[in-house]
Amino acid sequence: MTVFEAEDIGFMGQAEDLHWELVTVMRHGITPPAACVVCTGGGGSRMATRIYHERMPNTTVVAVNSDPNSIRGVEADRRILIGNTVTKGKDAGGFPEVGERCAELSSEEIKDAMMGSDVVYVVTTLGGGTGTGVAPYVAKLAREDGRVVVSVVVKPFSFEDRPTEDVERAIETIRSYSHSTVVLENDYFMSVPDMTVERAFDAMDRQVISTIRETTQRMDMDFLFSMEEIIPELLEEASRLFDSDRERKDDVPLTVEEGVRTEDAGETEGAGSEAVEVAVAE
Ligand SMILES: Nc1nc2c(ncn2[C@@H]2O[C@H](COP(=O)(O)OP(=O)(O)OP(=O)(O)O)[C@@H](O)[C@H]2O)c(=O)[nH]1
Ligand SMILES: [Mg+2]
Repeated sequence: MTVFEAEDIGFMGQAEDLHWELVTVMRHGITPPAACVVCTGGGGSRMATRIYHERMPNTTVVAVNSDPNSIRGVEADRRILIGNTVTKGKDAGGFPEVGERCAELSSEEIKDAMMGSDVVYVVTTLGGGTGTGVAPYVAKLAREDGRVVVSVVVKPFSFEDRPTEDVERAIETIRSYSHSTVVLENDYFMSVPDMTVERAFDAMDRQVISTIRETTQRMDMDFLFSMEEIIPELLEEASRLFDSDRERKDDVPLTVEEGVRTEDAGETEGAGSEAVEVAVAE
């Protein structure tokens, strides 16, 4: 971090210049928030592989699934197989309650995977039991651990004929734990001529990725703008302190140390000037 000394930046009367100087430093020094993308269920885990290949800066990708066969081919920073004792090596069979139970039993491992992240993206498809049951639970764990929670969920195609109440209940719970929830629908792409299920998945996965990217970028900009707003206040406060410090210095008689003359004190480098500063502070 750059530390500005009052004399480096010509403090008095140049507040406007300093404002822009600080903004420039921040623009160059800013790093994206540490993000963890937790993808749940079979559809979510397939997305995990694609998100992982994007190599987003400062972002780890975690896949959570109950189906050992499906998770095996997933590429991610971390893969968490849940519920082995519950499903006995199978998936959640379309039951969200089963998915949730599996997640509860692995809560420590899921929390550990999110450790150190500022923002958690919960990514899921809502057409089966694992994603629909696990995603709300992950959002809850992330929120309770003080993370910023952004959820991106995908509703199943209408022709999959999933129980609407399961899907809506999951969205409601996810919303209650998330700072922001983006709901996408697989059906959206089916209105495009010559669309196939695979191509619709592909388009949807790209949509999820760009939602994550844009959200992360906007978080940086929000931070930057909020800093821009508070800089004038910081400057005013610093300039008040500087003024009162200068008045105090004027009141205190300078002590001459080791041959440094009083009138030279401000310009003298090295041990002599340090001695003067100490004397003034006392
Ligand atoms: N966008 C997208 N959706 C997918 C993809 N693969 C599957 N889906 C959708 O994901 C939904 C959930 O299906 P599964 O992944 O089988 O369900 P699950 O969450 O693993 O739950 P269980 O299999 O019951 O344990 C379905 O609605 C699919 O349409 C994919 O690659 N991309
Ligand atoms: Mg599955």
